[in-house]
Amino acid sequence: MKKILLTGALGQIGSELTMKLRDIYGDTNVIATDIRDNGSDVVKSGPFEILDVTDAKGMFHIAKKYDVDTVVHLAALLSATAEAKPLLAWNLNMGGLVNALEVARELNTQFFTPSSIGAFGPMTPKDLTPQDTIQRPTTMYGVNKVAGELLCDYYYHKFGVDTRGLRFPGLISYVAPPGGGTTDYAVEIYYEALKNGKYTSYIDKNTYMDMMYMPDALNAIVDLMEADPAALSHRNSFNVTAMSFEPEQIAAEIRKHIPNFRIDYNVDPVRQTIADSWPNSIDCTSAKEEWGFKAEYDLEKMTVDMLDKLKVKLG
Ligand code: AKB
Repeated sequence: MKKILLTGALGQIGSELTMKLRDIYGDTNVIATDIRDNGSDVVKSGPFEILDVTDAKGMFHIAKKYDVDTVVHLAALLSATAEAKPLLAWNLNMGGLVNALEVARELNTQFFTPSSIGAFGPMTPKDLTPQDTIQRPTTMYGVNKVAGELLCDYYYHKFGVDTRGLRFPGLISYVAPPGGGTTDYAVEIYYEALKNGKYTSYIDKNTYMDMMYMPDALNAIVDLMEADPAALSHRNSFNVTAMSFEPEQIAAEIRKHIPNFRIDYNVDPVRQTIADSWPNSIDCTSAKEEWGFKAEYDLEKMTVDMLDKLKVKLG
């Protein structure tokens, strides 16, 4: 049985991953931490501790107290926020990661942290971006993600820490909202479609980005962490994706359920520049071959589920 420490447990991924891991491994075996307490189910349904991930001693103390054998490090600033506050992003994203890796090294735990399509840059092949290719991102978030992938590889080769990671695309969910990302438009559009019947997109038409529905992302994390290490030649970090679309395509899908839905554009130059530097679509053959990655939701199936679930949530 695993005993797992999560950082950033109240964030977009953490809010759902904590509950899923508690279902699988037992409530008391999943220790959620975050810099704040929001009184949610994550806080109430199992162990919860306040943790600032830049506090190395605090993180070590919590990991030791619960005698964890796995660290899932999620706390990070997303791409648009990192671009607005680059120094803070460096300190938090890199400082938090190295602290979490040190805990994993000292306590000999398994380790997971997400990378992102943000780890690619304008010189990367745009379509069906291969697993191993030129990266050279031009954003602070991307610099953090590439450095993070390399650092995780380093801890594996140098210290034998069992590090594993995924390059996530934009993640779409009706549970916890994302914050400060470039792909967030693809979440906001569903809320606005139901609330107002229209959406003003800050990402321009014809801008393709990879996306994935949260249930597929959660399964991918669990499957990768459970995978036979002998089969993994990549570890940090696997390309994973479920779909690639541009704003007009998601709008057309929503229109199948809300016929009068309208989309217009007020492009944000910062987030558009970030999106333009990322791939149109990535190739996830290595993830499929090395540990059996598969995604269940395409744009059509995700849209049905998002609208159904959000209708209930929004009342
Ligand atoms: C972001 O937009 O910053 C994230 C990501 C793709 O890593 N959703």
